[in-house]
Parts: sequence; C-alpha cells; structure tokens
Amino acid sequence: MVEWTEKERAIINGIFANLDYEDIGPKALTRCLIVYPWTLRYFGAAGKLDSAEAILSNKYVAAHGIKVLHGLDRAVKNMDDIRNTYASLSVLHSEKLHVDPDNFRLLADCLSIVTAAKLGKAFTAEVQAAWQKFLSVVVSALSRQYH
Ligand code: HEG
Repeated sequence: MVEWTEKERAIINGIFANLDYEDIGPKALTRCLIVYPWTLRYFGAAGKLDSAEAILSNKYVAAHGIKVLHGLDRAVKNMDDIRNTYASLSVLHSEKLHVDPDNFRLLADCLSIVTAAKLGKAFTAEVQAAWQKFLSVVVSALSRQYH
C-alpha cells in the first residue's frame, strides 16, 4: 500500500489540473516511439511510421497519446488504490496487446521529460520526486497482471 503525503497529493493534483492533454499526450508518446523504436511494433494500425517526421505527424499516434494520458486520470482519482484501478487495463496490455511491461517505464520517462520541459522552473526536485513516485506506482500497477 503506497502512502502519499498531503504535499505529494497536492503536487500530483496540481500537475493534472493544469495539464494540456492534447499537447503532452502526443509529445510523450511520439518521443517514446522515436527514442525507443522497438515500441513501434504495437502501432501497426497507425500506418506509416518510418521516420521521426512520420511519427510526429501521425493522427492515430496523437490520438493514442491523448488516450493514454486520460488513462492516467483514473490513477489520480484513485491514488490510494491504483493497483486495483488498473487491474483490467493491465490484463488488456498483457493478454490482448502483448505489450512488454518494460515499455511502461520508457513511456513514463518520456512523459517526465515532456512534463519537465513544459513546467520549466516549476518542475523542482520536490515536484519531480512526487511525479516520479506517481508514475512508478502506475507502471507497477500496469505490470501487475503479467505472468
Ligand atoms: Mg496503452 C491502449 C493506457 C502504456 C500500447 N493504453 C490503451 C488504452 C489506455 C492505455 C487507457 C485504451 C484501453 C481501451 O481501449 O480500453 N497505456 C496506457 C497507460 C500507459 C500505457 C496509462 C502507461 C503509462 N500502452 C503503453 C505502452 C504501449 C502501449 C508503453 C506500447 C509501447 N495501449 C497500447 C496499445 C493500445 C493501448 C497498442 C491499443 C490501441 C488501440 O486500441 O488502438
């Protein structure tokens, strides 16, 4: 069971309250696909993704980036029970999509970089600590139903 301080809760809620899903979601996912090209294998349905330019301008990828970010809303609203909140999403990624769970961490890292770039000076070490703790819990919950 993960414990959250009031300050951590305030930081996480504050980031999400000001988050531009349509900007950050696509930026994080496209960065993940470009930096770690093996993650492209799950996006066959997206069409041609054979260059950074193609990835950055792909509408399917952009829409999926927004969808992933909205998936995080559920974790924010259920911070005290992220594991159960993500049980079925974890099963989906494991059994249906066959996404290697190592990739959750890679996407989370890209999300941190994009968030840091967006927040600038406001992304202090203390904010980063809470943010990364939150993403680690998400990654662990999503990896939970793998066997
Ligand atoms: Mg996943 C579907 C969330 C990492 C590949 N992902 C989804 C969906 C959500 C989601 C909410 C829609 C589920 C549904 O339709 O019911 N994904 C999500 C989160 C994270 C994550 C919160 C990690 C932070 N996903 C992830 C990674 C990959 C991936 C790392 C591959 C590298 N997701 C993936 C694919 C689909 C989803 C291929 C199905 C796409 C589709 O339906 O078109």
